[in-house]
Amino acid sequence: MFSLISGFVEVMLRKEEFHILVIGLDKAGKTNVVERLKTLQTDAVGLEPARIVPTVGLNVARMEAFGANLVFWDLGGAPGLRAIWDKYYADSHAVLFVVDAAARDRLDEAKAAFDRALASRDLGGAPVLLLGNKQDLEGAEGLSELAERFGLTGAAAAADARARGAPCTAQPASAHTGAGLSDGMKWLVEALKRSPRRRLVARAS
Ligand SMILES: Nc1nc2c(ncn2[C@@H]2O[C@H](COP(=O)(O)OP(=O)(O)OP(=O)(O)O)[C@@H](O)[C@H]2O)c(=O)[nH]1
Ligand SMILES: [Mg+2]
Repeated sequence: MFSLISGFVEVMLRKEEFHILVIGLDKAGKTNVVERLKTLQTDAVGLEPARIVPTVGLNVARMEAFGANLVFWDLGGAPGLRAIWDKYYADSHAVLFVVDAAARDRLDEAKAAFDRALASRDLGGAPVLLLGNKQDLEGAEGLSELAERFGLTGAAAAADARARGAPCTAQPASAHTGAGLSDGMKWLVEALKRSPRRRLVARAS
């Protein structure tokens, strides 16, 4: 009887596991973001920026943070690697789209990749955080410019969110200083817990 009750309590207290898909152009800072989050949110220390190399394929990082077990699927963003992003859409609960906000000559390319990903039906109902990374660099595009550029403000954005069944917001950040990362992720996990995506594919770890 005791083991039955303790088993029941254990199941009730078990945190759900969510898959966070981390995409964006090559050199946007995706792997640095994930490694810095590890340092900020867990007892482990993430890799130093100097030890991080371009991702070929997939990095998987797990962390217990924001009241959930999070599994980050950090994909390579080089042009030849973007074709595999959509293989992960159906099993992802939420999307962290990282942009190098200081690489102004690549913002149109980033927006095109962002639009292509969000147009996928397989990501319907998945909340999206657009992380405007590298805010520590001079000339980085700020929150209001980024939100406008990526179509995240106004009535059209609200209509898009309704059509997709989940919100999308922008957050300025820096993987090197850590600024903005925890605030952004907190928003994403809270949005995820309220989204239909949680019921669709959430599973206990
Ligand atoms: N100044 C600054 N540089 C950053 C920041 N984040 C990442 N970088 C640098 O940007 C470069 C690319 O970082 P990565 O994390 O490897 O980028 P990525 O998006 O994972 O790239 P791929 O794996 O090729 O898709 C590295 O030189 C990082 O040190 C940041 O917040 N500020
Ligand atoms: Mg990487």
